Amino acid sequence: MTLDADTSAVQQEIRDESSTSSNDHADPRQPVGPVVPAASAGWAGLLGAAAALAVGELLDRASDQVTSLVVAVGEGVIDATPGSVVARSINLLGSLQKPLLLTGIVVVALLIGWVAGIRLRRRSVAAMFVGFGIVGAVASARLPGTNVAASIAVAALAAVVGIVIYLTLHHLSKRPVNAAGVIIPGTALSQATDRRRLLAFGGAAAGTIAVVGASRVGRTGAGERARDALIETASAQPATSAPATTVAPTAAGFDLEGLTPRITPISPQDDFYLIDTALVKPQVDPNTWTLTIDGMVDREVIYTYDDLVSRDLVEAEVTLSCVSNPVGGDLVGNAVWRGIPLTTLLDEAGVDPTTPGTQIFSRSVDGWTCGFPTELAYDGRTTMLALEMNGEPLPVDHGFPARLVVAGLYGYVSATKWIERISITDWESVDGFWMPRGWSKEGPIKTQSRIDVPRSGAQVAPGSIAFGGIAWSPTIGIDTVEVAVLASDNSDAEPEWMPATLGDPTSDETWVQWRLDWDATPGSWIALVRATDKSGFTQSPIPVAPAPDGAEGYHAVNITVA
Ligand SMILES: Nc1nc2c(c(=O)[nH]1)N[C@H]1C(S)=C(S)[C@@H](COP(=O)(O)O)O[C@H]1N2
Ligand SMILES: [Mo]
Repeated sequence: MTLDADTSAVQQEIRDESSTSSNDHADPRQPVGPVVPAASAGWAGLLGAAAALAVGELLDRASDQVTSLVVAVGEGVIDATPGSVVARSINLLGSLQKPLLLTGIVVVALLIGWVAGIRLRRRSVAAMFVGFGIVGAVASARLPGTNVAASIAVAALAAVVGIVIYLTLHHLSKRPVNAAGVIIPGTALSQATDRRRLLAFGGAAAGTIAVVGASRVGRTGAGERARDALIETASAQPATSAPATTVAPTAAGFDLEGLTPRITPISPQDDFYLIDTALVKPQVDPNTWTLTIDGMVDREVIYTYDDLVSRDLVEAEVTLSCVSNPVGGDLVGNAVWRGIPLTTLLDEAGVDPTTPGTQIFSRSVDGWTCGFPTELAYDGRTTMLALEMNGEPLPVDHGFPARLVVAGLYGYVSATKWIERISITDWESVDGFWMPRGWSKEGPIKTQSRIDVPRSGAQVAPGSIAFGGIAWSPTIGIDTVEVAVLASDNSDAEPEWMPATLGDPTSDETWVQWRLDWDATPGSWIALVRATDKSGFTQSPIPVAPAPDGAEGYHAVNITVA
């Protein structure tokens, strides 16, 4: 047998020190060569991989032009995944999707390091780190905003550090074995010194990696800090502009336990749904950020945050919804937005709204894009470059420092967060992020309604109970909401629709709360809701999936009265 220190065959034959030697002729205390125990080789590979990833995390902070290798690979995974799967996983996993993906990438990288450390020769492990480096460099360089040379440099450094940590740990883990491949206890090869060095070096490496990893998790970015500073200055100074409207959270008579509040709170806890493709929310420093308006304009204009925030801001309560919201889902929110009417800025750039067949195409700092027909910005609906949400600077998650809000359009065609460019282009020449992924080019929000109380599956006592929920059809407005209750064992019966009482929305651009009191008699029931908008359109019972242009169908809940 060979005693190549790197072959797994040898390592697997290393037995416990007390086991009997299969070779009775050789002196069991005579060292014939060093080997690395399998577990040590595994740890060397794993820590090498961890060190490589840590380099990426550490340098991510150094410049805007480089990015975390883990995040870069995650973005690559998302981009390589069919849009329908991305959309479905957003639905299924919600905001857990991204931490899960990033954690998955780290775990897989560490596992590969561990297995390679055990199974492969040293040279192959080193080659594998180089391979990882190439993947990381490509993943990072292709992202918008990163610099190719910097991406290559970061990935190369990560690979080199990984290899050095791996080789050093591997070397320090060498143990003397006898001819039978059994580790000789307490013998030469300065074992004690090597073990101490191994512990010191391995401990230092693991500690550094842990510190880098931990500091990454709890870190606040430039956007978060700038936003905090804005809030602090605002609270230190007497209000110069009118405070954001304080809207009663619930319309009179609608304080039902479990009913969606009229305004979706964003603090202290953010209840407003979050949808975007960003693995890590862009951290935009408003002091260096600019917004450019270009394309089919008379003059290109570039705004700074100060230019924008020092203007007279307008305010509007607008309901925003995601096209992937399923019937009864919660990818819908209502907020008070403050900002600048988009048409004001378009006028300054000299946009001609009468040019047919054009779109307002916008791009975020992280390269996400969308577009909607130019004429919609001029038809009277709220179309705003929003800087504030519910009286606060936009939260980082919702697009700080600025985003678009267009009443009546799904977010995927209109609501660009972390916006940095608005281009007026013709309608045909360019498509937004979600179009090639199976979603329709135009995205008007469909009329929808939802039952919030009672929750499906609830048990209630006989007597008067209240149904409550919300309905929306921005910018058309809700005319009526009706509820029907069917016996569970006769759910095909013709529904008898009962008109609900509506709260009073501030405008047709927001959802409206509704309520219906019903005399509950014992049994198993299915309650349905449907809305009719002010154009006279009534929701259809036929279920339609969210893709490509929004879900349809009645929301239903099951209740038991006992
Ligand atoms: N930069 C950027 N803006 C974006 C998106 C995105 O992925 N990236 N997603 C859009 C979609 S699909 C929706 S539904 C809304 C959601 O906005 P919210 O997360 O503030 O609720 O943002 C829109 N703006
Ligand atoms: Mo969306």
